Amino acid sequence: MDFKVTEFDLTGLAAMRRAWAEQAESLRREPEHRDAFPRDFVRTVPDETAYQGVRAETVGGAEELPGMEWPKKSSLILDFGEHHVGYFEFTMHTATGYCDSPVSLRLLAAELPYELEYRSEDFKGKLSQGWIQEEYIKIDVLPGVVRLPRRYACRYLRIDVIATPNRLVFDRVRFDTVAAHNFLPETPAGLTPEERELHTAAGRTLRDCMQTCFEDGPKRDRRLWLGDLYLQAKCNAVTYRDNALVERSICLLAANTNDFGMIATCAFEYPGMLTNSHYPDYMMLFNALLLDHLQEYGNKAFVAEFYPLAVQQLRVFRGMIAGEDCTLHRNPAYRLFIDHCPGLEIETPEICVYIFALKHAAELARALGYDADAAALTAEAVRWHANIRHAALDAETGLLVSGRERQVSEASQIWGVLSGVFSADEGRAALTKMKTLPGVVTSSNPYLLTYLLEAYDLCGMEAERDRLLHDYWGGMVRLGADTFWEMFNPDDLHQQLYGDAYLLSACHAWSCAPCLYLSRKSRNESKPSSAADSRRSK
Ligand code: RAM
Repeated sequence: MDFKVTEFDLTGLAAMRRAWAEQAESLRREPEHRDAFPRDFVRTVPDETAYQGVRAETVGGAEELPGMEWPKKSSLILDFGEHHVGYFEFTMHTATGYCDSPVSLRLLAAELPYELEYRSEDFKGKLSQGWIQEEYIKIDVLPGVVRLPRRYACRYLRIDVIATPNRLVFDRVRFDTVAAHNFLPETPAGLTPEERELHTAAGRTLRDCMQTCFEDGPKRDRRLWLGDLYLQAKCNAVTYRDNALVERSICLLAANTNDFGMIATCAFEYPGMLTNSHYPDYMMLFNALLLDHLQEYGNKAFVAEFYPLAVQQLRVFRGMIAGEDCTLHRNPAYRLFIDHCPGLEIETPEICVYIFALKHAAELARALGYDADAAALTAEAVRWHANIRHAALDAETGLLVSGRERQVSEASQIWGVLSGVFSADEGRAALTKMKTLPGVVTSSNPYLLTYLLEAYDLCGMEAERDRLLHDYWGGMVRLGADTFWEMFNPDDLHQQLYGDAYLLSACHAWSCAPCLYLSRKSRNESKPSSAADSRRSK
């Protein structure tokens, strides 16, 4: 790398990993418990106007459950009224009190009505079938209480009675729910009824993804992801303000740094379960995460400890840039992500993320009193700002293009704004144009669309920001979402991410943006903090 900033000491890595893992452990807090009980009985109904083509229809009140008897081959679906995360406990007996053979049950916990139709033989997914929340259990002794050991994320529970010595009675089905803060954040004042609904669903999403670390989704992948954490931490800052959970999550990721000093893109929270996923654009966001953390909670000593690791991510990415023309070396070991969008040319957005991260790192260095670093990081940002404009700014359209085919994507324009490669006027024009020009590569992913909300805010396009919240996040609510989904394409209610809709996570961390933008709106801050403004204008 040809800019000189504080080195990350690779020789001390093993000791640092151990220390960070220990620090993470010391910041571990037990989750809060709250009981939830079924509200209704439902049945599934095929409906092409519903999300994934299935809706749940209420057929009765679940308060009748203790008086009902279930013979073999009977089925019931319980609706807990909203999404929760937790442990199931069943209190049961057989109607005659006689139990000479085991009770055999199939249980299926579901976030969305579509999942209630799951048949294992039809599974086509590219990720593990193990994610499906299906269990076959045997109960030998009744009357009794059975608690399932695994944690589930769901709103519905389907129970199929496969075998029972005689009719089965559920005296009680208790969902012992868990979350770091097991309540919904307060709704900010001054919002419209629709905005209040969006805030509640976003708050519930955040609540259920905040466990003993920030998880991406409590159904799948049940682990910490750096990109998701960056957005979750922002939402946490305007809701629960759980400083310790952010610090624990930072330590967990740092404890998984590889031998080249690349911070892990995702991490498990259990010692011994290592990850080796390294997405350069996520890794670079570590700089912005630390700066946000410092600005929110002021813990300078904590942030200073991770600063060398943060700038190391920039050093690593710098090594991936092939030349001043902003082309990148590709290495199959590292995934250049930006978005799940198929066919996306990522070179321009990646360079913009680099510039964005350099500017945040410079501000971080300044805040920590490392003035020489700040100057070097700023000079590097200025250099790539000029390079990317030269390589990718199309003089005729005013849009940023990417790759040999000069692809125009929303991702390039959004990151062009966030990085300050566009001025506010240019950004406003580009964000407007990308919505009307034919052939622009669009995104149906809440992760990138959250950055579009941010870009609108930075360019003073409040009406467009509100429209996006209404159309996209509001679109999910109008389809019955009580937590926000990992992916949503309003034009294709059957769009999948991993080859099978059963794998979709319906409560996904990177979708909780309405918490942040509606809180800003309520405070009448149409733009992000002045610090971000000054970054943009540089
Ligand atoms: C998926 C998850 C996660 C995300 C990564 C890139 O596996 O949805 O949230 O950060 O992709």
